Amino acid sequence: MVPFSQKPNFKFSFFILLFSVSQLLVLNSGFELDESLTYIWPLPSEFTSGNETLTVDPTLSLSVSGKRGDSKILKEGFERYKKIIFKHVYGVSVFDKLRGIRSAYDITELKIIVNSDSEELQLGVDESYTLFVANNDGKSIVGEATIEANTVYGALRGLETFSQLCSFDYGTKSVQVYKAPWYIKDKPRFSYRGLLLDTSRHFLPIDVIKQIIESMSYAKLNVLHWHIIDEQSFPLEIPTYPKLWKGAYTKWERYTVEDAIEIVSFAKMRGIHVMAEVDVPGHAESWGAGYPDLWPSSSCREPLDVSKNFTFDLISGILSDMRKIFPFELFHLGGDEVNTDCWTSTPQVKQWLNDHKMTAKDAYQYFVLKAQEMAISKGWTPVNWEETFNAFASNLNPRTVVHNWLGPGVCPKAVAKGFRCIFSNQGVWYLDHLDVPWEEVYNAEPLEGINSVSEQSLVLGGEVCMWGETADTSDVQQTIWPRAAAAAERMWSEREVGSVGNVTLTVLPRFHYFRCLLNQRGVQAAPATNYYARRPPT
Ligand code: CP6
Repeated sequence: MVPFSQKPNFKFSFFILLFSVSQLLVLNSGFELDESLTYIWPLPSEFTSGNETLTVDPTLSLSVSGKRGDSKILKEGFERYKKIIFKHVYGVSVFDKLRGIRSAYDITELKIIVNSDSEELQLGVDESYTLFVANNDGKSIVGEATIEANTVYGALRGLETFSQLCSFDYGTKSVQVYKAPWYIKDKPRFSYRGLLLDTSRHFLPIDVIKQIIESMSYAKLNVLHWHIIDEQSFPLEIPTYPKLWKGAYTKWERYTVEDAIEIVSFAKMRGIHVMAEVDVPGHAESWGAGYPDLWPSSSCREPLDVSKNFTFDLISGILSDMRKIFPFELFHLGGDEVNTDCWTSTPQVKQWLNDHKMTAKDAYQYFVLKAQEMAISKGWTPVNWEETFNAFASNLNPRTVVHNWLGPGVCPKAVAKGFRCIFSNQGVWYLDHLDVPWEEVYNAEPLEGINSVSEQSLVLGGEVCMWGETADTSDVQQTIWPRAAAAAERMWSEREVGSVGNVTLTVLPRFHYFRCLLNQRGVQAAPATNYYARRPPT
């Protein structure tokens, strides 16, 4: 039996056509923009706009002046953003290419002026910029788009903002800037705006990590905290101790030294630091797959054996190898969730504790401080999870950066003692907690409870954490976005952002718009809220 007619079903085709047209109508009518809002995410610190609409030439050219005329970072950045801005423009007409004296477009050139010579990317690098977009003033032939910045990294932030001013108009099939002229003067509130990725619980392929780094640049996040290894797997090649990556899940789920270098350089091209983590002495069971001597015993495997010199020789070897990969001045040494039962229950370790007149807590401190000294001797500034501060603040190296996670409250204590701090309160900024709504992510404040200006300046910023137990390649982007963007605006924009007026009216439409922008750029960001929340309240 033949189920349906073999010949084309015209009646059916007609319905498909009708359905497609209705979809187009939905696309065109679904999003009413509130003209009084500024659809730039995160919101710039200062800006003014007007009421002109300008067109942007799809053959937009770049002119760089100032100290970095030949910068590869700027040129590649410009080419990336051109692809984004003109994504929907199919082909450039012959008229555009052979145009005469006067262009058919208002903006034909983007000028970038960079004042500083250095392209070194370190914590606190100047990311400020100004962006000016205007029509011709009657004297010049074409309009003007100019970014001025002290560093190439500031210029990259300006490029991102420029790309968000540009939108494709389906009617004229051209790219337009609404509400010109624009004058924007912008800088981040915090120098450290991080995202943690965990490649130990689930391996993430290099391409996926690169896509995440690329998407971070859209929200002006600037630190990838790479939690590479943990108790479940050890996916990184360590040439000095080549058996360590026997702790990888499979030989395909591993990063070579070259892979890691490639990720660091991909991130640098986007003005993003990579901070690596070696979480000791807990969270390190997988190290013993290659070197079982690191375990207190084969039946009690965590934390790393504090009694053996080999443990510290190996950590030193790891840090030396990693120093060649990770130039960022911060290096994370973990130190969280250390359960010392294996130390006190393994006879040989217990004996060592007795011989050295140490309690298990003393040994925990001894281990953390020894690891800190190693990192410092290699030129890094150590970062540790807050348990180390909670257990022995007065003995921590004063250069330590304290990384909060156990609820709010530790940053005020840490900065009062002169330590620098990173805010990651798990109640609001742990992205694997799927039940936290975007408003709670948005309203979390790294400076909460810190009143003195000098203490506030010790808060480097914050970090949202994408722990890997329950997310892998299949859903990691949907889990990160869009809520990471809520934290990104909190960390970039002025503290008062979103506190003026009703959040549902002033922030939510902008948040929806940025989520949609991520989707347009190929990032699988999840819905920001239920769809019906987009309708204005009646
Ligand atoms: N792994 C490591 C983890 C966590 C931490 N460190 C963690 C703890 C609690 C929650 C989420 C993540 N998975 N190494 C704590 C810093 Cl809820």
